[in-house]
Amino acid sequence: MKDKISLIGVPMDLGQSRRGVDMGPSALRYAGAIERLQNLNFDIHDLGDIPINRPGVIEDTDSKLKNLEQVIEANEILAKMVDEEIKKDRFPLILGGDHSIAIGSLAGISKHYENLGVIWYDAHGDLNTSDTSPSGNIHGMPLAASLGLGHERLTNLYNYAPKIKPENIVIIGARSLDPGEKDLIKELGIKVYTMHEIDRLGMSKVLEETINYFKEHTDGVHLSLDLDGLDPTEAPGVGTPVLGGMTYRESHLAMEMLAESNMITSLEVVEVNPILDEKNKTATLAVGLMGSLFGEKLK
Ligand code: 6HN
Ligand code: MN
Ligand code: MN
Ligand code: MN
Repeated sequence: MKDKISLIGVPMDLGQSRRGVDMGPSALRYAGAIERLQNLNFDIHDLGDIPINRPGVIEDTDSKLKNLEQVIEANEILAKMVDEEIKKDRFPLILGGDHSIAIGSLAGISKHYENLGVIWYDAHGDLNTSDTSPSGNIHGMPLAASLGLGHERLTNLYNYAPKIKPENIVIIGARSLDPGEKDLIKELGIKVYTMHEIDRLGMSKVLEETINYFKEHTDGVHLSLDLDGLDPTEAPGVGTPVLGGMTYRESHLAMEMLAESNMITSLEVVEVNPILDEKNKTATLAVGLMGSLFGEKLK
């Protein structure tokens, strides 16, 4: 892993319908994100939060793609910033914000790789398009958009498409997939470890397989860490909680194994909603996971 990190906050809550996730970057900083990484001797630059054009009243102009213009605007800014930081040989650490910001993260990152791997740690697949989405919320679409599927303004963000290939994706923790997402997973043969497989194989095996797979196929790996991947009893501060999720220890084990593999080249932490949280529990958990991912040792 690179020893220089650039932190970018993205206070975006317009990719979904529950207010408060825009405070995610603050909650994560407050939980000690920067100090945690400084203690591991990283040179970390906090670039602050990117501006989000939030209307006073949030009106749905297009119910199939809610707040499309604002989501695009912020993601264009994010893509450019991420791109610039990678050019400076710095590791991009993006703090959200809802998961719609993965469109911009991946747009900025993927240009730098022939075969970018993506680990999608999430209760959801985020593989909807405006046609299959049950909600119109763009945070349910970033993985599809990055594959080049869905509305042209999303797929072609930062002027190229697609950003990633289906064979370079591994979804971990899925337990809530919409019908259109299931169809797409089958059609494209996307690798998914649902909770069922995690229960049967154990997290250790799941990560071992994922790491071995990426070693052969990719030249960089982006970790997209959606806190709703964890069980809501442990991570209650999220907008779309789903019971039966990954535990605290399973998640730390996953991060520890990724740290050992030394293959993660960018990270985003999304969906932390401090309004729905209990005393910043979810942000604190997220910062702990960052500690493990960046190499904190148990002994
Ligand atoms: N997330 N599949 C649902 C939808 O509205 O498309 C939920 C999406 C959740 C997205 O948690 O990042
Ligand atoms: Mn410096
Ligand atoms: Mn997600
Ligand atoms: Mn999710």
